[in-house]
Parts: sequence; structure tokens; C-alpha cells
Amino acid sequence: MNIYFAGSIRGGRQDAALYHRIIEQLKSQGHRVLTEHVGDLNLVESRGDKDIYAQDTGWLRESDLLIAECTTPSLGVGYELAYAERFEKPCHLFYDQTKCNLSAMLTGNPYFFIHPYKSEEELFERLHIVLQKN
Ligand code: 6IA
Repeated sequence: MNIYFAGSIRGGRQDAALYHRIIEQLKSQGHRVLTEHVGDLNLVESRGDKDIYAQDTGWLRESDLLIAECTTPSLGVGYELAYAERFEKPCHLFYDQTKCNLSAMLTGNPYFFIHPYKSEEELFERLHIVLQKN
């Protein structure tokens, strides 16, 4: 599958190492991750915002599945989720419930598959199940 992985960039990079581990897991199961740079620990902004928007919305339309790690709040990730819903892409949202409370605009939308987790081990178990079912 072509997977669009969404995670915070300008919202804050404190979970970047976790994004990297998730992306590695997706790739190790044979999937193509369109947004590998989200897990890049040395991310430098080298492109203009218009190019980023055009590229990312194109990848969203091309994707088969969206996986979002939502523990660190990000306006960009929220926008991507609404965009993916509009194009009827399956969306799986993960967040560490010991660290944050996800927005009601996400948890209240029955379109989204919501996966709260309490440990990284639980996150990877749930992710494995999602990939097996899709
Ligand atoms: O509001 P945020 O910046 O936290 O939004 C993060 C989300 O928007 C991610 O899931 C990305 O898919 C997308 N996004 C935000 N900034 C970039 C970006 N910046 N490049 C690609 N996608 C982005 C420049 C990075 C550079 C290494 C090319």
C-alpha cells in the first residue's frame, strides 16, 4: 500500500523519533511511505510552502491509507485528516492517552478510526493489526 504518514512538523518535533520508528515499521512490512521526511530527525525546510502544500495534497490523493500520530497537536495534521476524509481515504489516528486528550473534532467524527495507546508496545501492536486488516 501507499501510506501517507502524518505527524507534527511546525507543531513541534518532540515525537520525531517515534515517527521515525513507525515509518520504519510500515516499510518493514512492505509498504511505501510517501512522507518519509516526517520521521527525519534532521529535517530542514528546503522548499516553499506552496510546493509543500501541492506535493502533500497530491500524495494524499494518491495514498491508499493515512496513518496519523496525533500526540503532538499539529494544524497541518488536522488539515490533512479533513482532506483525506474528503477523498474517502481510510484514516487511522494514534495518540498517547497518557500525554494528551485528542480534539473532539477528531474523536467525535465517526469517519476516523481512533487508536488511543498507553505504551509504545501497545501502539505497535495496534498498528500491526491495522495493517493486517487493510
Ligand atoms: O502544521 P505542521 O507543520 O505540524 O504540519 C505537519 C504535517 O503537514 C505533516 O503531516 C506533513 O505531511 C505536512 N508538512 C508540514 N510541513 C511540511 C514540510 N516541510 N514538508 C512536507 N510536509 C510538510 C518542509 C520539510 C522539508 C524537509 C521538505
